[in-house]
Parts: sequence; C-alpha cells; structure tokens
Amino acid sequence: MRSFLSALAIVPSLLGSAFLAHAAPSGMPRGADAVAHRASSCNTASNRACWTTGFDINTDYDAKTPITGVTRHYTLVVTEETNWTGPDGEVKGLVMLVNGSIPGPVIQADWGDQLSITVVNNLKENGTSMHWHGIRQLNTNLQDGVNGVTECPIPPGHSRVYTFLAEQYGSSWYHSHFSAQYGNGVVGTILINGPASLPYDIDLGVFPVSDYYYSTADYLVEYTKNNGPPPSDNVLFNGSNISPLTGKGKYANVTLTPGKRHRLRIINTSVENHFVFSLAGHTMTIIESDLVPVNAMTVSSLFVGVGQRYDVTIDASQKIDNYWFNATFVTNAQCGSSVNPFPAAIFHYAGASGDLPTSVGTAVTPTTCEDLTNLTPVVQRTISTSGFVANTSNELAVTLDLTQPDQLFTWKIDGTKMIIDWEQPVDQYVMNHQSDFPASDNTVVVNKTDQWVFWVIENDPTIGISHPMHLHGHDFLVVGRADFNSPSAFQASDVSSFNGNNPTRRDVVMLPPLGWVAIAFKTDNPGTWLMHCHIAWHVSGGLAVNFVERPADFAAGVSAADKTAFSNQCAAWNKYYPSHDPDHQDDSGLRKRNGVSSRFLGVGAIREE
Ligand SMILES: *[C@@H]1O[C@H](CO)[C@@H](O)[C@H](O)[C@H]1NC(C)=O
Ligand SMILES: *[C@@H]1O[C@H](CO)[C@@H](O)[C@H](O)[C@H]1NC(C)=O
Ligand SMILES: *[C@@H]1O[C@H](CO)[C@@H](O)[C@H](O)[C@H]1NC(C)=O
Ligand SMILES: *[C@@H]1O[C@H](CO)[C@@H](O)[C@H](O)[C@H]1NC(C)=O
Ligand SMILES: *[C@@H]1O[C@H](CO)[C@@H](O)[C@H](O)[C@H]1NC(C)=O
Ligand SMILES: *[C@@H]1O[C@H](CO)[C@@H](O)[C@H](O)[C@H]1NC(C)=O
Ligand SMILES: *[C@@H]1O[C@H](CO)[C@@H](O)[C@H](O)[C@H]1NC(C)=O
Ligand SMILES: *[C@@H]1O[C@H](CO)[C@@H](O)[C@H](O)[C@H]1NC(C)=O
Ligand SMILES: *[C@@H]1O[C@H](CO)[C@@H](O)[C@H](O)[C@H]1NC(C)=O
Ligand SMILES: [Cu+2]
Repeated sequence: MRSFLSALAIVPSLLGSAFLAHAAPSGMPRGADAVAHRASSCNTASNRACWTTGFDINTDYDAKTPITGVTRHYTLVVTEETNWTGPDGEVKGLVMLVNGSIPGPVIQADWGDQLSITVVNNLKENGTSMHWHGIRQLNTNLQDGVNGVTECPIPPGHSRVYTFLAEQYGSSWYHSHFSAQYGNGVVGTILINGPASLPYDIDLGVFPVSDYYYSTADYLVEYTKNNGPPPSDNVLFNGSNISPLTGKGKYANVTLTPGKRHRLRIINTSVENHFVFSLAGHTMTIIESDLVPVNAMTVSSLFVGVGQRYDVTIDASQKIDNYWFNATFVTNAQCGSSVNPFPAAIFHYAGASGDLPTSVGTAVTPTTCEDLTNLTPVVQRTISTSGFVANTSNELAVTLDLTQPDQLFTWKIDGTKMIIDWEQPVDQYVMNHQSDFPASDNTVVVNKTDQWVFWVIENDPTIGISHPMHLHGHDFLVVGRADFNSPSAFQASDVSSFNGNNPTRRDVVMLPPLGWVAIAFKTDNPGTWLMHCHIAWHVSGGLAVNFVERPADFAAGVSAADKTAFSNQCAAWNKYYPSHDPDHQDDSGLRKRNGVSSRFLGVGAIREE
C-alpha cells in the first residue's frame, strides 16, 4: 500500500482512473465508501503521526501534498420543506436541507484526494452556493462557493460541480453562503483523514454542535436588523437533542470504549451561539484546530466560536458509567444564549446502564468570548513582525452604524457595509481585468506576491460584542490581540507586543469586544477571498470585506473551462433572477423600484432600496 501510494504521488494521472474505479465500486453510493480502507498502513493506533512514504505530521502541507490520484464524487441535493418535523420533534414551518437531513451528509476524503461535488439546487425560489469552510482552495478561488464574490448563485433547478484538492486534513464543514440560508439547515461536515499529533485508538468521527431556531433564518435576518439576537430555541449535537419545550426527540449518545483513547471532531456550525464544552469527569486534549494540527494540549473545558473546529482526544479512563457532555454559555458577554438552559449530549461507556447520566459535572461559566491563542502548530511558521507599521491601509475598523433609517443595526468594516451583487460577482471584474469594483463590494486589493501581509482588525469602541472573524483561502497567524478582560483600542505601540514565532494559526479568530486582533497571511493564493464575521446576522448586516489578492495573477491563471462555467452560471442566474425576484412578487405594486430593483446585504439578505 505504501509503495503504491508513493507511486501514485509520482504519476497520479496514469493510475488515477484505475484507483477511482477501486474507490467507488458500483452499487455503493459514490464517495460514501469506507474511507478508513484508504488510509495508509503506517497510520496505526500507536503511530498516528505517520501517513505514507515521505508524508507525516511534520510535513509542510503548504509545500507538498500526497497526491493520491483519487477523486471522490459526491452529490448534495438542497431542498426546501414545509411543516418539517425536526430531530427534537418540534415542527418547523420551513427548512432548507442537504439530502433531507440536518446536518447533511459527511463529506469524507483522504489527504491528497481530489473532491468533485455536485450541488443540486432544488429550492423553490432561492439561489444557493456552497462554501467549503476552511478549505484552502490554493489556486482554485472559483471553487470557494461564495455567491456574489466567486460565482453567481446557482438558480433553482440548476446544479454545479465544485472540484478541489484536499490539501489539508482534519475536520471542517460546508454551508450555503446565500444570505443566511445555512441557518435554515444547508449545512454538513467534512472529514479529511490524515496524520495526527497524538496516538488514539478510535475515531468517533465528526461532532457538529449547532444552535437551532424554530423560526426561519430569513425571518431572523429581518428581525436582527432592528433587535438583538434572539436566544436559540435548542442546540443540536450531531443533529440530535431533546426539545426543551416538550421533551420530544432524543439526546445524542456517543459510545466510548473503556480503556481506549477516542478522537472527537468538534465543529461549531452555529449561526450565532458560541459554546463552552466540557465532558463531566474528563479532560479533552486538543490535537488540531481549524485544519491546523497542534501539539497536544489538555483542557478541562473548551470555548468554540462559530465556525471554529477542534479535534480532541478523550481517554475513557473513568468509571464505566454515563457522562454529560455539556455546552454552556458565556455569561454576560453577548456570545449566545438558548431557550434550552442545559444543552447536553450523553457519553456512554460501553457496558454502562442505559440510564441518563447522574453526575451533573462542574459548571464552567467563563465571562468572555475568548478563544485559545496559545496553541502551537506542529508545522511551524515564523515571521518577522518588526517591519510592520500600522496605518490606514492595513487597519480594518469594525463599526456598528446606528444611524441608518431602514435598519437599526448596520455593520461596517473599513467604513463600508458590504452589499454584494449576485448578478456581477467580484471575480467577474477581476477576470475582465477591471478594477472599478462597486464600493459596496468593499474590496481591498493586495498586489504583493508571496509576502506576509498584516491586518489589524479593530472592534467598535462603543459596542461590547465579540465577532468570530473568518478568512477564506488562508490560514492566518494570530500575531496579536487585545486582552479580553480589559480590552483597549489599538495603539501604534501595540506592534511591539506582536508575536511572529509560530503563533496560533487558524481561519476563525475571536475579535475581542472593544479591542483588536492582528493577523498575518501570506499572499500565495490569487483570487478574491472574503473575510467576514461568522455570525450570520452580522454578515447579513454587512460585516465583510473582500481581499482581492493578486488580481492580475488570478486573471492570468483561470482556465478557459472555468471561465465558461462561471459565465454560464451567471447567464442562468441573471436569466432567472429578475423575473423571479420574490421582492418583486411581494411588491404590492404601490411602489416602483428603479433599475435593478433589489440589492443585497452582506452575503446577501434583501434590503429594499
Ligand atoms: C444525496 O442525494 C442524492 C439524491 O438522492 C443521491 O444521489 C446522493 O448519493 C446523496 N448523497 C450522499 C452523499 O449521500
Ligand atoms: C403547515 O401547518 C400549518 C399549521 O398547522 C398549516 O396552516 C399549513 O397549511 C401547513 N402547510 C403545509 C404546506 O402543509
Ligand atoms: C428565499 O426563500 C425564502 C423562503 O421561501 C424566502 O422567504 C426568501 O424571500 C427567498 N429569498 C430570495 C432572495 O429568493
Ligand atoms: C455523527 O454522525 C455522523 C453521521 O451519521 C457519524 O459518522 C459520526 O460518527 C457521528 N459522531 C459521533 C461522535 O458519534
Ligand atoms: C459556536 O460559535 C458561536 C459563535 O462564535 C458561539 O457563540 C458558540 O458558543 C459556539 N459554540 C460552541 C459549542 O462552542
Ligand atoms: C446510549 O447508547 C447505548 C449504546 O447503544 C445504549 O445502550 C443506551 O441505552 C443509550 N442511552 C440512552 C439514554 O438512550
Ligand atoms: C449538563 O447537562 C445536564 C443535562 O441537561 C444538566 O443536568 C447538567 O446540570 C449540566 N451540567 C453542567 C455542568 O452544565
Ligand atoms: C502602511 O504600512 C505598510 C507597511 O506595513 C507600507 O507598505 C505601506 O506603504 C503603508 N501605507 C501607507 C499609506 O503609509
Ligand atoms: C495593484 O496593481 C495594479 C496593476 O499594476 C494597479 O493598477 C493598482 O493600483 C495596484 N493596487 C494597489 C492597491 O496597490
Ligand atoms: Cu459579528
């Protein structure tokens, strides 16, 4: 197996098709075949660091990939259902689902596989686009799935194929980037097998935890324009929980094997709720965050911001029993709350009774939304921070504008509320060598090649709300941040506290309330990369910026086939949209709108102009 894989690494194109046939035997759902069989033989319970010849946990995955020649095919069908009975037994008026469930199917692959995912839009009137959160998309910006930026939305009745390489490994998720549609259920998980920084016996798989609302996301987007975030109605653990209203539904129930070490892949797929997780009587050891393997770090509880992922190991070394896995909320810090006061899942030791856990565990009640910044990536990055001078071109201020007549809460970054144009995505300008982006695309052009560029993101000095800031297309270094407990505005002298010596590297970081965070990424990936707050209501409210990275290189590198696919999809959307605009349909006709009548907020809810 090892030599076969290394041979593949050298001549993938020769062996690729034979391997594909092997990977997806006829009769099996394509892509759903046993990924475990494909893992390398040297990756064993006692040696998870090993992967295959020439590739292990220390391999710099930005520098080389164990190309397998395997393409994993998946089809994801997005549908809309009314009066749908959810996993907690409560009926929701309207949901949008991937293959009929929340969450949708798990996308699985091995490090170095190619993914080919067909997304079918069977929604009634919404467009859609699917974003593969945290996937690097090196030189594949058009596969990033951000409508209005990297593509036009896929109109109802149409589909598109996304193809990209699994350049990194670990746990992540996918979600719609059309308005706040993912809050209606268009979400699923991604698991890419690879080496790990700690041995473990059993991979329990993905464990997404999400806030869950009985109202539609479309309603909540409207609601949060003028109101504070509502508490979630429930919290789902891997798609399950009991209803806090009626007790219907069932707890998620994970079986642990006594004496064994388990890997759990925690993924926060919330739209608004941040959680602190703890497993009664146990510690958890972090081995990876946001697709970046880290040196093992043991914690008794773990804050996970929206969009963040932590792979942890859990030793089943306690008494054979049942234990609560609790999600608790941060107190008084506005990072989420739920109608369900004690969201929890059961962790059941094999051999224990079928009863509910009895011990309540120790309450963990942090008072800030602070995430960890003391993780040490296994594959190191050390950069010099001394040349950095903060100035208006690299400071991005987040502001809450309370002066707009049509909505109370308008979020801006760098002075602009993003209002993307579904009909003319940013990448269309870039491919046409145009730089006259509409101001509302909120673009920041970055021309430098293979340089580390620094950004200071400054929070509103008047509003004490944290934001989980997510960057597409890059893992960034968190080089500095204000203190969560006594945050202060950024000052030039803060640069002296920057740390470029292998700091925490990830793709979502918490921006302290009233404070700042400084990040650095290397300009090695041409294309337009969205950076936004991952709270759905805030990105819908405009809290996003587009880094247009090396536009000339991007335009030069796009293949003719990708360009054609891009324009065909835009032609289909632009043919569909104006005549099906629900805004038009809802319009009483009493008020005529001018020109292209609707514009979009964020990634993009509808706003009346
Ligand atoms: C999703 O549903 C479609 C249509 O039923 C099916 O062809 C496809 O295999 C499903 N995908 C997965 C990953 O199960
Ligand atoms: C959904 O349920 C509501 C309330 O029970 C009912 O009025 C409505 O007709 C139902 N809609 C559909 C499409 O079944
Ligand atoms: C998306 O679908 C929802 C539910 O049907 C609807 O309320 C909303 O107006 C639609 N938005 C667009 C832009 O089509
Ligand atoms: C969560 O559900 C997925 C899909 O059914 C499964 O593969 C995974 O093992 C589950 N996770 C846990 C921790 O049980
Ligand atoms: C998920 O992220 C959201 C938003 O950052 C946060 O409010 C919530 O506490 C996180 N949930 C968990 C379980 O960490
Ligand atoms: C949890 O799962 C185990 C194993 O399937 C089962 O024996 C036990 O009864 C379940 N616990 C509850 C409370 O359902
Ligand atoms: C954990 O959740 C259970 C079930 O909801 C609850 O009874 C218990 O008090 C919670 N423990 C903590 C520490 O939050
Ligand atoms: C801002 O500082 C950077 C160095 O960090 C420098 O390259 C750039 O020219 C400066 N811009 C202005 C407008 O001073
Ligand atoms: C980037 O390069 C282009 C082409 O050389 C130039 O027109 C543009 O002004 C540059 N933009 C910035 C922000 O440096
Ligand atoms: Cu936010």
